[in-house]
Amino acid sequence: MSEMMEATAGLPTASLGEQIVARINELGAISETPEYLARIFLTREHRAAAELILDWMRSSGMDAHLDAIGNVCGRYEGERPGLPCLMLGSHYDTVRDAGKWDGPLGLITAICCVGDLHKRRRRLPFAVEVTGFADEEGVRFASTLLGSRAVAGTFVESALNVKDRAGISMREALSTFGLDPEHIGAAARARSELLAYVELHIEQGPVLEAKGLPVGVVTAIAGATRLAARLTGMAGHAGTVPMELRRDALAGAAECITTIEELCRTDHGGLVGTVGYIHAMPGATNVIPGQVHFTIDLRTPTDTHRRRAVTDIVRHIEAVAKRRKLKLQVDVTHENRTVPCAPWLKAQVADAVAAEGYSVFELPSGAGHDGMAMIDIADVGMIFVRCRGGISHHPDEHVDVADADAGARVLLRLIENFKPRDAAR
Ligand code: HGY
Ligand code: MN
Ligand code: MN
Repeated sequence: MSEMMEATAGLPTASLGEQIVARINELGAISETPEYLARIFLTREHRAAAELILDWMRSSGMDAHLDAIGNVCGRYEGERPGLPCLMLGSHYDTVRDAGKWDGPLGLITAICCVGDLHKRRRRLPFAVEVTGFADEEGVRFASTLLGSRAVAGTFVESALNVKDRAGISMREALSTFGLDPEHIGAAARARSELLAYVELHIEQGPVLEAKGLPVGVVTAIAGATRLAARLTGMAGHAGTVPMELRRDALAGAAECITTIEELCRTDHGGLVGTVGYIHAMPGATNVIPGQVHFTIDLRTPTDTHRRRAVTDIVRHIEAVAKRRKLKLQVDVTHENRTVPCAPWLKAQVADAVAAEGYSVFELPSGAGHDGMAMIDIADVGMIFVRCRGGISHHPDEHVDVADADAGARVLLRLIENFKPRDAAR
């Protein structure tokens, strides 16, 4: 018996929640800088995280590998080899200055649930697969869901030519990482291989906490449109150009941004809009900015409303640019439709929540998730777990161990009671 096993022999085994928190902290320490958490697609940190997660998958009884785009893929066979699978998962990349739960909670919870099946030598009438998606946030190459799109077979080849802010193309980054850009198609799975895709994720909002509930049943994932706006004016000397003769791209962008905010504030259909990135050039104190790039992220509960909002917002900022004699270029960099969770899966999530003794509460997701890509090859279900203050995409993001444990027990219950769609009627 190993020293470690001797040391813990007789101690109560850690709860699922405790196992999850330990692994969240271990993975959360893998970052491009000790200053804050950032684990970006196709970086050294991506590689280090992948190796750690593959180890966890293998010690949980799964065969595990890195796929053609850098997703980590684990498979726990069913009663006999080669059965179609219930796929679980989430992403393991982060935004910049991130919390350590957004993505990893769903992935680590799924791995710990399979580990529990493995410990009990439990085999099910289907396989269970766990996929850790390599790029859901889209921090490096503007478009998001790259890992899950590769699995769904909807990865767009032209994305390989997109460059990051250092001018490195995705194609180059894949090769440097040790992957073959021409080989991404090998990550694609067939619809026939999957019985369903179920993702557990932090709510990233305040609703469950306000309701006093640890878990929730997700009804739909809000669609999103991401735009890149480029305003061009005329750079000039800060001291010599009279105000009335200026074509100041940054002052123009500021008016565009407050216009976008005002349009969202006064919308009554759930529209939310965010300008999360701005870059002014040449960027010197004593030079009137001649060019500005900024991003726009727009979300609504329905696709028709979002499409109308995009048209309306572009029209408004075009009017600002015209009045200020600025040139405006707006490109759509990412578009995801609203994805409904399948009623038959929602019902099984609700049954698992109730079976674990929690009230069943349904809520939509304002945040995007990999299910928006996985919908192309499988029905999607989601479980939300309460996070403190609803804070996310921020270092204060936090989940209590009791809630991590609640989420894990609901997911494990769902797995063990899972009935494929035709059997679920
Ligand atoms: O942007 C989102 O909603 C997700 O966190 N990627
Ligand atoms: Mn996120
Ligand atoms: Mn996420």
